[in-house]
Amino acid sequence: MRIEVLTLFPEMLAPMLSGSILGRAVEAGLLQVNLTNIRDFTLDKHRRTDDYPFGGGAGMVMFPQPIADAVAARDPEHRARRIYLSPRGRTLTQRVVEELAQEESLLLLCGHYEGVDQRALDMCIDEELSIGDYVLTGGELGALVVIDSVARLVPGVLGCAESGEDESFSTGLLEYPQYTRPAEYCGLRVPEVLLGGNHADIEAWRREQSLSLTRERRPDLLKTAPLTDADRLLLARMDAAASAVERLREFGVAAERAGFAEADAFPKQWFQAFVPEINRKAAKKQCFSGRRHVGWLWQAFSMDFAPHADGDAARAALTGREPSLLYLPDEGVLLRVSRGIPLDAFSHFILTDGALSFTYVQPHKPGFGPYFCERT
Ligand code: 4HQ
Repeated sequence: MRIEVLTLFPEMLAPMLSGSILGRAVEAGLLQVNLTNIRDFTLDKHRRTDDYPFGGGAGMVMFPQPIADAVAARDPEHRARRIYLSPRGRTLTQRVVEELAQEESLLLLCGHYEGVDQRALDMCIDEELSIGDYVLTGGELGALVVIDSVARLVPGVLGCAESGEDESFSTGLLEYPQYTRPAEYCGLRVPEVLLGGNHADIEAWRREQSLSLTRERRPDLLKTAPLTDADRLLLARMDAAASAVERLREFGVAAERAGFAEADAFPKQWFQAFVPEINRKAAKKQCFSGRRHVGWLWQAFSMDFAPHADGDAARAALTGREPSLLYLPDEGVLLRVSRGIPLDAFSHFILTDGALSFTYVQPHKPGFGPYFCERT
């Protein structure tokens, strides 16, 4: 890839092009960047490159002549895609970067001050490109952004370990959080799943993180991201969790969604803790026959698989200050709540203390429960 940059301040770009990954790409010949000082082309006897705007107004406007001559000298056969960096242009996105990376050569024109004479653009430029809705002092930073983002898609620039694909914008989602050593820093631990080495679990955790971050911060990306049915199911569960959290907030209870791996493990864990050994075989058959265990809960109770405990002890444990786990079986959602929740918050739920010692179950069938029970 060849990139020609026309600017009044080539010294602004040089350091970026010699450092790190871009420097390596230039040295390896994968990327060729040529910096041209527009001032070298001025025919003005004082070497000026700009003047006051006709019609008045603030700032200076760059002459068309030095620009047109510089473009003609550097791209005489108009082989390059000629771009002017400007807030008026099409906004640069990864889509546009991918498109530019297909080109054999680019010419980037950087304006300074108030901009350039419109005739220079009309005569020489194919398109205008903006790097975002804000105003820079010149197009040089914009040109560097274009060079950097395009270069990393040129084969070989990143090396085979780090491909330009498989990151934020190529998956259409925001990237999951990354961690490295140490496993604990300032009391903050790396999520346990990443230390375990189970690659399927790690993939699932990362996908959940990506989906959840994107849902919170860039929901617009979900409209175009390639999503699987499993992704859509997770997103629906996140929506359900969010509305549950919102409902609880109205009751003055702080709540936080637990990860889906934990949520999915909860029914089994609960079952182990509260259904006595002697009842498990029969209870499993009755309660876990359905696809998502809907109804398994109240069955476990109504069929007396889990014994009813002293209601007062459980109530005390669950409405006190102990952080509790709230499981919503229909939604497949597990929440950590700051304290016990009001009994009429949901029609159908399990609330246990953090240690899974006591549980409170609100069955979804009227006429049953609520049930309290104690770990067996
Ligand atoms: N400028 N994206 C004004 C930009 C800009 C942007 C470049 C400021 C051109 C004359 N360039 N000059 N935003 O703000 O690319």
